Amino acid sequence: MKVLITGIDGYSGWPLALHLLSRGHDVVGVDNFVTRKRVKEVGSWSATPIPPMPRRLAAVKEVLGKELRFYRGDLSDWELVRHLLETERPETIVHLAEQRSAPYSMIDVHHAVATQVENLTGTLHLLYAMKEVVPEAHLVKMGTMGEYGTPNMDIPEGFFEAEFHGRRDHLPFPRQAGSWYHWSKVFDSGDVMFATKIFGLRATDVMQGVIYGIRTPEITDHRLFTRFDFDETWGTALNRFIAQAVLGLPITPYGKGEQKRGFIALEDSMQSLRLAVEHPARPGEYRVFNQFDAAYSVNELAERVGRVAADLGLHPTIEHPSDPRVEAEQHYYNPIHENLLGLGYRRTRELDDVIREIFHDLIRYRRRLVARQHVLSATVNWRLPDSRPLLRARNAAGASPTPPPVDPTAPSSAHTVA
Ligand code: USQ
Repeated sequence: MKVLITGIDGYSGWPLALHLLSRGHDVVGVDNFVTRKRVKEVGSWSATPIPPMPRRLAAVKEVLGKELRFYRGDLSDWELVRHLLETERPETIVHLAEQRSAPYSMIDVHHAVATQVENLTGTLHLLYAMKEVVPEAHLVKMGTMGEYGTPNMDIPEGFFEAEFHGRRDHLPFPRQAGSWYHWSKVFDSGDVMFATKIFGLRATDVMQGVIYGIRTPEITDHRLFTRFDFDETWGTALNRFIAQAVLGLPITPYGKGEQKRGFIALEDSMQSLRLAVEHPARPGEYRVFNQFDAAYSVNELAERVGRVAADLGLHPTIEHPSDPRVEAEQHYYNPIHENLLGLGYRRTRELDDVIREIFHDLIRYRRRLVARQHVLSATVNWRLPDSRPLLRARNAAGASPTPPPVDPTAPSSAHTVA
C-alpha cells in the first residue's frame, strides 16, 4: 500500500516509516523540521543524536535496503499539500505533522495561537486536498486520549449512548481537554468527523495515549534512532523521570501525583497504526480508536523508574513539586480500548522492560543530558499568561560558560542538529 506520513521526521513518524517499509509498504514522507527548531527554541536537544534527513534516508537504504522518499514542506502551504497528493496519490495518509506538546502550547499567547492555527490549518488542507485529489484514500489522524480529559465515568471509544429528557442518541463523548494543544486535537476531531460526513472521506481518529520507548525492532543502528526529548516542554513525564534518575536528580511527579494517563510502548503504537492502515475505514466512516495498553499514575511511573534505577545502582529520590498545570491530581480513569483488539492488536512490550531499555540508551548518551540538564526544571505554568521570562531566566542561568564537551559515545554528534 502507498502510505504518506506527514511529520515523518518526528518521534512517531520516523519509526512508523521504518515499520511500514519493513512490512513491504511504499512509504513517502513530508516534514518541515519544526520540532527540531522548537526543541532548540526552548534550549534543549534530543538525548539520542538525530542525523539530518539526507543521512537518515541514506541509513534506511543501507540498513534496511529500502527507498524512502521525502519532501521538505509545510502543511500550512495549500499548494504544497495539493501538489504532494497529486504527485504521490497515496492510498493512506497518516497525519502526524502537528505541534504535539501541551506545555509548549501554554508558554504564552503566541505559542497557543501557533499551536491551534498550525494544527487546524494542516488538517483542513489535507481534508480538502483529499476530497479534490484522492477521495478514496484513508486518513489515519493522530489525536490524543487527552481530548477526553478525566471525567468521573468510563470513557468510550469516541461515541456513547446518551439519554436526556426521555430521548436517546448515539453521540460523540464530551471532550474536556487540558491544554491549548489538547484542545487543538479536539477541534481537529470535529473537523475530521465533519469531512467524513460532507465529503464521504474515510477516517480513523487515533486517541493516542502517552507513548514511551526509543527502540523498535527496525531500529537496529544508531543512525536509525528516533528522538528522545527530556526537557519540560517536549519530554513526557516518563522520559523526564528516567533522565532525572540518570543525572542523579530527584524524580518529579507533580502535586499529589495521582494523575492517571493511558500508556503504550512505541513498538506497540507502531503495530496499532499499521493495523489501522491495513484495515481502512469505509467510505464516509469516521471511527475512533483509543490507543493505549494500561493506565498508570505518575506516582506509579516514578516508583517503577526508581525500582529499575536501583537495579542499575542508581538511587534517585522522589519529590513532589507543586503542579504547574491546572489538572485533577486525583481522579477516576477507566477508558475502554477494544477496537484495536478487534483488528488483531496484541500488546508485546511491558513497561518495566522498556524503562530498562531506555536507561541503557540514556546512560550511553549521559553527556548529552548533562550538557542540557537545566532544561529539566519546569518553568511553564498554566496559570501564567506569559511563562517566557521564567523560561529565559532558567536557560540563562543554566547555560554553560564553556561549550559542552564533545560526546565520544555519541555517533556523528558533530553533524547532528536535533
Ligand atoms: N507530569 C509530572 N511530572 C513531570 C512532567 C509531567 O507529574 O515532570 C505529569 C503532568 O502534570 C501530567 C502527566 O504527567 O499529569 C502527563 O504529562 P506528560 O507531559 O507526560 O504528557 P502530556 O502533556 O499529557 O502529553 C503527552 C504527549 C502528547 C500526547 C499525550 C497523550 O506529549 O503529544 O498527546 O501525552 S495523553 O496524555 O493521553 O493526552
